[in-house]
Amino acid sequence: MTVTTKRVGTALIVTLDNAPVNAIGQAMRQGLIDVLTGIGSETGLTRVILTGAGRAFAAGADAREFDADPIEPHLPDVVAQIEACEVPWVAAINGVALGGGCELALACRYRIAAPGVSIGLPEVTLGVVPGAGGTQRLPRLIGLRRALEMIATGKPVTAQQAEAIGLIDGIADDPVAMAQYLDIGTLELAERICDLPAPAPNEQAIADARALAAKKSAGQIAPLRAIDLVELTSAASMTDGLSRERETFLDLRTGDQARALRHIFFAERAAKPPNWLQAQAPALDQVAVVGGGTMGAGIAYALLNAGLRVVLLEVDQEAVDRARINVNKIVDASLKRGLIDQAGAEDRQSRLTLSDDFQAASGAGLAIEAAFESMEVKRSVFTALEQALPRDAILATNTSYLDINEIASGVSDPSRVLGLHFFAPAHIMKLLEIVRAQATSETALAVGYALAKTLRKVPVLAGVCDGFIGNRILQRYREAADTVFMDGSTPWEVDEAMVAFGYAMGPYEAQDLSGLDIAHANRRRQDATRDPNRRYIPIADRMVELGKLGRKTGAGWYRYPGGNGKVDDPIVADLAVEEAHFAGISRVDYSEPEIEERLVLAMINEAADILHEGIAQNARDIDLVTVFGYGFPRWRGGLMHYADQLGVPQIVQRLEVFAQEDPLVWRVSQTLLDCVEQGISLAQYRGSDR
Ligand code: T1G
Repeated sequence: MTVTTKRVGTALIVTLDNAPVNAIGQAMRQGLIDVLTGIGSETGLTRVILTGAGRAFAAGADAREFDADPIEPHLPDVVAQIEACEVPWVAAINGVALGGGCELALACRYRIAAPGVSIGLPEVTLGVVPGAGGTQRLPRLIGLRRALEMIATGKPVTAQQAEAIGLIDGIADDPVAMAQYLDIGTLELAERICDLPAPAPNEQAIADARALAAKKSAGQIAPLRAIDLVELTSAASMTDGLSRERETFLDLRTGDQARALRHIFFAERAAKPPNWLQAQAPALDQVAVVGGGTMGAGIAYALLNAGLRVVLLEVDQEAVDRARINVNKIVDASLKRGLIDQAGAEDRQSRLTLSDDFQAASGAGLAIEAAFESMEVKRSVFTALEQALPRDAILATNTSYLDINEIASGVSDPSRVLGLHFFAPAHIMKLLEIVRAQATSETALAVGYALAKTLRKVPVLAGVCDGFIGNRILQRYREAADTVFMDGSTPWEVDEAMVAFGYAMGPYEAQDLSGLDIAHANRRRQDATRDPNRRYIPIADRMVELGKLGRKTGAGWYRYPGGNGKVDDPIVADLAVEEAHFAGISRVDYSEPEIEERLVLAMINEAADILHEGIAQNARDIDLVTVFGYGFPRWRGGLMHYADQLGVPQIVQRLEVFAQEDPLVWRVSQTLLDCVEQGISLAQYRGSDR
């Protein structure tokens, strides 16, 4: 939490030191003020060199301080004093200089970065704007358009890019050494950014930035407010601009969106093995993946990306050939997008073995089964794995819905079995549900968490139930959508409502992507256990009977007349009218807010039950699942955080109204009633211990 100093010749080296990433908290700000105060007594000083300890220059202001009132000294004041200092400060940037870290660098007269540095102003990703001069200094240094790109998107740049746009003055393997030997003339010529001319107005750049924000950050406030502040640099004095920036930052940081984004930021970093899990995971070198379809190939590629050796198993040579094609498609796509180079592609291929002989995986410490979603198929795969792999190898299934206890019961040592539920595309989606079956050992769980860390996934522990956490909530979401559709809306009205809420796409367009037959198969599997008292909406079944399976058949809830376009299909709307007529339902015309409320409350109600049953450990985990696996808008903080923002008593009151309207669809989760009775939030609720 400190700032250390060291006098070396005519230089004073000031090091930001607050492991692990030098977040700028109150103590660090005070330390910088103390350095500034003490400079007056230093003789023969030609420069102050500012750098960071460890792997960062500074990761920005300490976001943990944002829920409390600001504490002096405030960062903009520290930045202003560094800029005004008679002795020039030189930023010797290592690792990352983000947010307030970048603003400290902008306060300096000169900036040198090490290769591999990442520098930028990502504040909008936390729902705020740069609050220590970034919106006013960056445009003066690199021009309006480039500043807008960095500030409105929050995307950092590399050292090379920073040098090219003038954000830094040089790149050196040892920035501190370079700063020490900079000739004094160069430093004396280096201007303070506050003395640079304001950028010329650029209405087109502003319009472009607004259009991009409307597209990429729909619903979010901070990017738009950041653009306003950058626009101000051409019209107002630096003093006025800084004052408006500070006001905006203070206003946003306690707002709902900033709280939600901070919640997810820290929740993602808290996604680690639970305290009670003491077992250690054995080192993993080779992993077997069974099934080379879309999921299996994606999982195999994720493992290859993490440097592991992979044996991809299939039933016969023809299937092996198809699996190789699937993996090659992903490798080629990564090459095309510049995510890997040719050497990287060859390295991944060199660590991949494909075979139809399970003995090829006899050295694997972990197997991940991603075969066809049939209990019979999975049981036979696990039998083959048990015979081929070492006795202590962990056996995981990627099943989305099937009962892992039943899969495990077919293995002589069921403690080796757990669920590792990846989300398509498995090498991109960050969520990994680690599903704990009744017999799953702590070692198996430790392997799951260690794999999540190796793959840089967000791990969430789930209990066994139909759909675990995410798919169980998804099923209620879709059921609520079908109910609203049957009772009065159209799929496109439902989708528009949920896109307005913040989803990238609505439930019907999403289902067209994955295929209506998948949910259909799950409904047939659930026929025997479905609650006869719950209303059943048959429209999706009729769609499958009509062969309307979605994009893959050219028509589903929408028609896809070639290319990527989609059009509403009146036949689908008529289906609902017909079914409603048969069911004697007088349809109503739901507004967008009414649609959104029904779908979101249906998910909250199911998630509350999941909490009560201990299928999820806590509300935060449900937020991670919904944001990282199901596209719930990150700037709303996840399903449970959003529910707490709405207020549990208000949710109960609305659910009671719906239950009176339609008791065959709506009920109120006991968890919500318990929270109201105990006067607690869902974040504070503790379900049954598992
Ligand atoms: N505040 C508080 N804690 C932070 C932090 C921050 N800004 N950044 C990281 N941490 C913690 C993190 O929670 C974790 O804690 C540990 O550091 C390692 O982080 C006034 C208003 C820098 C790229 O948005 O993007 O400046 O789990 O696991 O993967 O204008 O952290 O160990 O207890 O992420 O190597 C703007 C946020 C702030 C950058 C490193 N800055 N951080 O990634 O490690 S607002 C940001 C990151 C601001 C000013 C404004 C990443 C990283 P724990 P990590 P990493």
